[in-house]
Amino acid sequence: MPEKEQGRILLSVTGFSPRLWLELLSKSREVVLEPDGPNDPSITYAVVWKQRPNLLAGLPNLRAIFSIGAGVDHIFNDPGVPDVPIVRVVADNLTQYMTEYVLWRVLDHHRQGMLFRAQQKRKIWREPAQRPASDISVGIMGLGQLGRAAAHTLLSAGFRVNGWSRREQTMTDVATFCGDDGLIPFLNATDILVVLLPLTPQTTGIINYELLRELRKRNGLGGAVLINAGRGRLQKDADILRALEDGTLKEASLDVFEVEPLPRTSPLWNHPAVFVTPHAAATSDPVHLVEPMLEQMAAFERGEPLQYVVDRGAGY
Ligand code: NDP
Ligand code: OXD
Repeated sequence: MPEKEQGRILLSVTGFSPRLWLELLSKSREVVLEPDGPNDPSITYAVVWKQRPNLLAGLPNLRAIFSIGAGVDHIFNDPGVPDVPIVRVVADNLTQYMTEYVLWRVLDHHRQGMLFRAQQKRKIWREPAQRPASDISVGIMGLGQLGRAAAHTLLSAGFRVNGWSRREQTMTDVATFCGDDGLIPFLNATDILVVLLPLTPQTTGIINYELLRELRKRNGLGGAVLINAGRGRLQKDADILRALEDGTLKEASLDVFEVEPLPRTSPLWNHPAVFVTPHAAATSDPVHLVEPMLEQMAAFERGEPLQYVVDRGAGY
């Protein structure tokens, strides 16, 4: 058993069991689920997913906060987040999961999965027209760690790819757009919209009816398609339903929702043109993520800089 480092980790999660995180983190460091009072001096790191508000505010020796996810909006929901570095997840394993999800959903819409499932239910034997992937432009909102990896895979699968980001980005074989000026041209050139943005004050509610109206509808798919695996509050659920009803959108794959878990009363559950997954596009698996987290802590204590630190001004 390796000797445990000094300082304790506070593990604070809401919405799932912290058991495996606790077990794996505890192999190297002392971990607690609650501090010894609001000013516990023994806590040096916090590992969190939707931590309890103000839990971290008074910890005098807190050196860094580690997000259990790639997104950090769940941390900023807390008004009492202290001014220490926040490290988010960037990991091959998570990126691979998201890339798989995006490829799966894009291919399913492209190859008319919804139509075939409906036909099978009614025992209909009918072959629709087929088009090559190269007829379809997939537009990725958010050309970060996840968006760029998805773009590479979609290009390999033969799709044309557009990308939209806050700052100017370049990527071989990807048509890139940025900022407010680039948004409409990006949407006008997109058949399948893939959303991999972080939730920030600037992106909240961005996937609304007006935006969806700008997508290309006269395309080889027979309509525009939305895939959102970023965050639920990027979208207006009601606007997506309206867009599906009036043909602005043909189909949607939604992994995230304004309210999660998606309320049982939501019409999205039963909509024939909507594919629902329960915020499961890319799971944060402690088996893959704990070790790099512990390595970061050790490197930080040796005087090395932390990696993947969130830009608080930008909010991601
Ligand atoms: P990154 O920070 O690496 O990338 C974010 C991208 O979004 C960047 O390209 C950034 O632009 C762009 N962006 C941010 N704000 C704006 C804006 N206002 N206008 C235009 N573009 C903007 O994040 P990741 O790729 O690692 O993750 C993206 C998100 O995916 C996470 O924040 C999380 O919400 C979500 N996620 C969802 C999961 C799921 O299971 N559903 C799992 C993991 C993540 P720029 O390049 O200029 O900085
Ligand atoms: C994340 C998530 O942000 O799982 O990593 O949503």
